[in-house]
Amino acid sequence: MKLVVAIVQDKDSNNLANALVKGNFKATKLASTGGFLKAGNTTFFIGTEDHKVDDVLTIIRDNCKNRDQLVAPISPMGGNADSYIPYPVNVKVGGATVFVLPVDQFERF
Ligand code: 2BA
Repeated sequence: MKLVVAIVQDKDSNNLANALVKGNFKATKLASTGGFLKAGNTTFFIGTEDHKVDDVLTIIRDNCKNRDQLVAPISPMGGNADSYIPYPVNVKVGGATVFVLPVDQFERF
C-alpha cells in the first residue's frame, strides 16, 4: 500500500476532491500553507493499493493546473537594500507537488 501526499492550489482542490470520489479513492484534505509564498494551499492524503497509484497520479495531473502568481516585494532583513527587489515577481506555482510514500501498516477500527 502507498500514501500519496499531494500539495495543490486551493483553486483546484474541489475539482480534485470530486474526481477522487468519482474514481472510488478515499482521501483526506488538509488546509496547508506554502513556506515560500505563505499563501494557503491544500494537502491531500490518499491511501491506496500499489497498483492504483498511477490512476491517482493521472487524476491529480488532470485536475491541477500550473498558474503564475505575483509575489509582493519583501523588505530585506537587517536593512540591506542591495538584495531588495522593489517590484512584484512572477512565480510559477505548480499544478501539484506529489510524494508517494510506502505504508508499513494500515488499520481501520
Ligand atoms: P510555496 O512554498 O509557497 O511555493 C510556491 C512556489 O514558489 C513554488 O511552486 C515555486 O515555484 C516557488 N518557490 C518555492 N520556493 C522557492 C525558492 N526557495 N526560491 C524560488 N522560488 C521558490 P511549487 O514548486 O509548485 O510548490 C507549490 C507548493 O508545494 C509550495 O508552496 C509548498 O507548499 C509545496 N512544496 C513544494 N515543494 C515542496 C517540498 N520539497 N517539500 C514540501 N512541500 C513542498
